[in-house]
Amino acid sequence: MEFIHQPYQPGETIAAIATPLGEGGVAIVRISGNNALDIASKVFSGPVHSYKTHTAHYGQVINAAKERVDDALILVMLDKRSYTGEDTVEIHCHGGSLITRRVLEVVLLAGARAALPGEFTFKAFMNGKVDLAQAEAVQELICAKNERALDAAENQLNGSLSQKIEAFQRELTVVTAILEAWVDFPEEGLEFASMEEVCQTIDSICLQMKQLVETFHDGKIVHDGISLCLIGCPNVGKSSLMNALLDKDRAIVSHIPGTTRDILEDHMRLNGLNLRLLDTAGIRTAEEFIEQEGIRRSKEAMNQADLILFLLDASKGLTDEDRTLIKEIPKKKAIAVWNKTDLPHDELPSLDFAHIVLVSAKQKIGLEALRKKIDDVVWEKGPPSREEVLVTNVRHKEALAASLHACLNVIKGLQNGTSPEFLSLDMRTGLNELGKIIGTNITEDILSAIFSKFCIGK
Ligand SMILES: Nc1nc2c(ncn2[C@@H]2O[C@H](COP(=O)(O)OP(=O)(O)OP(=O)(O)O)[C@@H](O)[C@H]2O)c(=O)[nH]1
Ligand SMILES: [Mg+2]
Repeated sequence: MEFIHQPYQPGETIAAIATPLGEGGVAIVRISGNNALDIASKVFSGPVHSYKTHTAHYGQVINAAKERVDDALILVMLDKRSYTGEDTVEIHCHGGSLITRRVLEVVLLAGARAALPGEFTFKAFMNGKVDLAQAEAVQELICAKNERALDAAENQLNGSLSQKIEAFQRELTVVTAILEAWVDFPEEGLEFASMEEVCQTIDSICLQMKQLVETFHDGKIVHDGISLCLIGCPNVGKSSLMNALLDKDRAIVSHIPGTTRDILEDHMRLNGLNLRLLDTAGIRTAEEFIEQEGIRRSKEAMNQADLILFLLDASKGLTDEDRTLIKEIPKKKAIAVWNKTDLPHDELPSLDFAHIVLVSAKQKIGLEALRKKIDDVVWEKGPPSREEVLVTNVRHKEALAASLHACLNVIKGLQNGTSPEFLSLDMRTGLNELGKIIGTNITEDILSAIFSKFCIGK
């Protein structure tokens, strides 16, 4: 996988279209690096070298033959006061994909290299404008699909996560120094701090790390959304409920049991959260091959889903088919839904589910209570606040968990009388892992993997 242009040269001038390709009023071609001004002055009609930083100028983009390519505004950002920390010029030209490409072509012919995905942000990282966690937040900000994901990315970009990590690093560095003092000066070392004090300090850091690791549960929900699978015997109203929740006629509904054969998928938003809704084939003992395959897929979807709505027909009560199916439902992640409560029905039998809701998909009764219940079950401990620092990135979570593991080892070692020499090694592992999150201890291939997921022009 190529990301970093080999060999990486700081200050090398790169260029790319920074706006989405397609037709729009305006598009931006961004040039950044030591020669940004020189290159811009070759392709622009005005006296680019005389422009003050952070000023915009109207003129024409011209090619090597001095022919006009487009009218444009150019914006000059100098003295490290740019996104990348290097001289940057933005050409705001007309937004057609052809004209934008033509402007980029002229810029490349004038000496810029085409930027690789994420390379502008990579420059910002290399020039110390942002740390790695913040650089990753840029991409998450761009890709955020709901308000909560946007809040989490903004917090990360503002450095809230990095500040926490740096605080852990500071405290662990002190502990490492003490452990190393014990190794180097076994006699005097203990005067710096007692064993109990060191244990207490690491203990308290571990607790804070653990709390941060645990935010990944909510962080993942915020970042990826959740999948919600409608499960039940044939004809209980799964497709009807899917349509009612989506408020559109998405799935075929009929009185014939076995209508839905395949998995149907659609998306909805619930209280700032992305839900992937899956309607499935009704589960029963089927003879026919296609239906059997549909049922196999239903069960697979049920097991993979984050949350299940297990539907029952209130007008029929609990049938033998329901009883058989109930045994297979992973109840921990299920909400039982009695549907068709608009029809006359007997008293509903009690069910061994923690969450039970009564609705009528056809008459759209009880849907608000169902939405509220889904929200409650998703956010076991209440939804995160806008300001809460959430770990949304698996890479961060793994590094944090590895650091926590190393710190716990140190506590165990201290209690068992392990030589401080070994413990200081663990402590260094813990510190290294934290460094990976903000990019202080990171190898080139990890950097490549991270930045190559970015879009070109960012
Ligand atoms: N009275 C009433 N009828 C409903 C309700 N929900 C669904 N129905 C009816 O029940 C029948 C089956 O509905 P579907 O939504 O197709 O049921 P399903 O669970 O998707 O069925 P399969 O796809 O065959 O597994 C249809 O005739 C619906 O109109 C409800 O809340 N009240
Ligand atoms: Mg159906």
